Amino acid sequence: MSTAAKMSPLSPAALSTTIKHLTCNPNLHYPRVRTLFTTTHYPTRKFMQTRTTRKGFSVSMSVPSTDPLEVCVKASVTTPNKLGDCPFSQRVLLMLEEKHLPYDLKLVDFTNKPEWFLKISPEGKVPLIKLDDKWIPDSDIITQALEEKFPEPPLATPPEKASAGSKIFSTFIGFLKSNDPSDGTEQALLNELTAFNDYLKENGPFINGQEVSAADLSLGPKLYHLEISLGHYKNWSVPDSLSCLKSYMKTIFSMESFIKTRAQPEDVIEGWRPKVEG
Ligand SMILES: N[C@@H](CCC(=O)N[C@@H](CS)C(=O)NCC(=O)O)C(=O)O
Repeated sequence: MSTAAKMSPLSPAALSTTIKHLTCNPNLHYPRVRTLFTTTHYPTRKFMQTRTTRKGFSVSMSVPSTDPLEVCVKASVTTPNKLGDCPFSQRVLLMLEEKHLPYDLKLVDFTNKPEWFLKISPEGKVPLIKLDDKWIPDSDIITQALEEKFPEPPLATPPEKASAGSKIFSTFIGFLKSNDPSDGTEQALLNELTAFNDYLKENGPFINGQEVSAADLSLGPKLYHLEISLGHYKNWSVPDSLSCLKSYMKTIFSMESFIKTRAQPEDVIEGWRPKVEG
């Protein structure tokens, strides 16, 4: 166990009460870690976390708290002061949620990017996160930095599994943009979805087996965009025959962290409109 997650000196009685309380909670099949307190604005530097081990035991431990991390994400174009439709931003927020790290959202208006934002992001892209007083761009780099700086709970996907489903997003965009029903883009997407469904059948329910990991947190938001935008613009949905993929999507879309960080469907639709309408 890393220094970031030391066992706290709980009495055996207190520990067994915690175990009983948590193992009776039917909601605890997922996720693997639940905080006993909300982390946002929690006043002390340390707080108690409860970890459910693979064998179903729960242990309480003390982990270092952190000041809220500043994160720049896209603002909604349909609703004031709401999170917008960037899947890369949601990926970063999911990492923060699953690692129980408090954060401050900075919503960036993409229709009129503010000066302060363009100073820290000359390319004008989100997401960005401030770590050790430095703004870091790109969800790949941010995911890796968060894993290194906050290793508990571990979310890294083993490299040999990390590319599962990685071509789905680009083939989805190809199909979404296509105006020609016979150009093979739909089949290309179906091929990728089928390959991923087969992967899940063998290795699932998640990319790394029984537990959610960083690769799921990257792919989940992209599948969410796929479902909404292909449903809206092409009246298309993932075939029922891809049952492992369907249940994977259902599970990820109903995670507490996903619901909290997802874009509104109307923003997803508006976000893809320029690509569809060319
Ligand atoms: N590779 C980057 C991609 C980030 C990206 O493309 N973000 C989009 C929003 S989803 C963006 O900021 N685009 C700039 C713009 O549309 O002006 C990552 O993984 O973070």
